[in-house]
Amino acid sequence: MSTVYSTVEPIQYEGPHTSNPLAYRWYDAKRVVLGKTLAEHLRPAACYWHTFCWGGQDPFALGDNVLDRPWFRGEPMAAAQLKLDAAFDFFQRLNMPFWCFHDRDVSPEGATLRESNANLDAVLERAGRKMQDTGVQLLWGTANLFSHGRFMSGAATNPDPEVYAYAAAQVKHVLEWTQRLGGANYVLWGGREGYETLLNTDLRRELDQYGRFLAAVVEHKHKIGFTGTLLIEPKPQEPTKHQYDYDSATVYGFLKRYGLENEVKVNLEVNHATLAGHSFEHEVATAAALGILGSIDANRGDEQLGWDTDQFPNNHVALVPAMLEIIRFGGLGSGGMNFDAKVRRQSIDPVDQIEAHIGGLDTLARAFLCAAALYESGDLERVLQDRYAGWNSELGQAIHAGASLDALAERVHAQSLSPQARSGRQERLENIVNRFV
Ligand code: XUL
Ligand code: CO
Repeated sequence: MSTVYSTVEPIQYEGPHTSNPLAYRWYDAKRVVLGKTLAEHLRPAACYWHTFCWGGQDPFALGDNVLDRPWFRGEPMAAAQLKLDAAFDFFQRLNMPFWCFHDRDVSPEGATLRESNANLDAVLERAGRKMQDTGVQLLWGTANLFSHGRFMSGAATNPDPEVYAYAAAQVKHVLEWTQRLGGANYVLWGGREGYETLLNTDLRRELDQYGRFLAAVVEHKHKIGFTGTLLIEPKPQEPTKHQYDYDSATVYGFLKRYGLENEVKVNLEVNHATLAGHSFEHEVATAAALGILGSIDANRGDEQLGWDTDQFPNNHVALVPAMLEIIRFGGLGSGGMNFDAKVRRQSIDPVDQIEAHIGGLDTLARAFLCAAALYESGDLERVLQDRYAGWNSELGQAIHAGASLDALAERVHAQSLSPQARSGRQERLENIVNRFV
């Protein structure tokens, strides 16, 4: 079947020295490193929304679509099926092992939820068959609880319980579909779970609503026997002024308050981390330390623009520290690396989207290979072990066992402890990293 991507031959790995723009230079899917293939480590995914649904509208000037795709025209359900054909053609040409979707990306909203669900069923039935035929798997599904006007004051955190109920019904349907399609995870991004002004917001009540909503999702997951991971996607703001899922640490506090810290992990997005004033590696390291690192939305922002520009990753050096944290954590488990990224507005040709994913995947692969070599050298890990070696001593053990202030004060005086400062060796460590990038 011919699609807008059909002129592009399937993308092959040709190695770092190729100048072919339609070849992978670093993503050698079958290359084994740290005991697994690159494809198994990265578990890369293409997203449906930016790639097949966004028409190139300018977020500020609005105006017309500038991307011309056949599925932007015609009867909506026929267009949705056309879009599905193009999407699976796209995944295959890129040898992309996974995809991700929102319900409303895949099929149009109906007059009622029943109608919307029927639309979704018709397209996802075919998606399931295409997944079987092509071997492309589902990294995660999610419900769009933020685009429609009914969600403007929140979904789970809406002042109107009918909106809460509507959102719950929508999540039930998409969670069940995610299970049916063998999805590895289910994502909740709280795009409208926040506030515009505290003047009209009962923050405590809204957090309780959100906690109950998430608990209900967990209950349903267990009821239907979905074995994938539930993931919250932190973001500090946009579209709301303040979102409740601000960052990894905030999400952990929220999960802990509602007793869900062993049930839900995080899907961390690079551009969301930087919007929150963090480095991406900070977010990864924090989630790893708290035991809630789940999956990654790979993209990048623009330092001068400062908003969620969702650009494709193109700087492997910048991603090495985060990859190192992921390796130290033991990998992403059921998670993967989803390109939550879109081409720039002037990149109007279908081939631009192909090249964007090639560059993004090459960047992730190269960053991972650098981080793996750095990790395997043991050079950083040895310095780290040495830095904390004192904690293996009898004193370190005693502190962990709960030494009191009295006992420690006694010890300091009795042993005349006078600890000396030691260099943090930051520049040496930075130089070590540079040997591997
Ligand atoms: C928005 C965002 C979403 C989520 C899924 O900033 O990242 O696309 O990834 O709802
Ligand atoms: Co995202």
